[in-house]
Amino acid sequence: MTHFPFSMSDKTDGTGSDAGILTKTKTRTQRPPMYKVMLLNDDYTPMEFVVHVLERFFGLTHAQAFDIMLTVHKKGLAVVGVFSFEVAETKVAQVMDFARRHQHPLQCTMEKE
Ligand code: TYC
Repeated sequence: MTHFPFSMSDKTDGTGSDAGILTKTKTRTQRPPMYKVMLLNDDYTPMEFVVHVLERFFGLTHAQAFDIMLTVHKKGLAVVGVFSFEVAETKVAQVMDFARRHQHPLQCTMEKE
């Protein structure tokens, strides 16, 4: 009397017959955690530089990039995209490196969604 999705885990009750112990294993599909990549405002990085960064590393149109730059400027920060851990890590590193090479204090961070 054993029916799917149950399986018998123990058929050794000493009598050689079915002990009737049922176990059920749940299989849950895990979605990978996603990470928000954020840009932080500062008083020195030129607006055009931030717009360029958003176009270059996040594939945004000029209008989208300008909107997000203004949101960061006005609110202090904004989410610029949501990515897998590895992609988010790469974007943050690319932005931080590009800003450093141009001697701008622009900060880019990531946070688990
Ligand atoms: N606040 C900067 C300025 O007035 C512009 C700026 C926007 C800087 C967004 C950083 O992430 C940033 N020049």
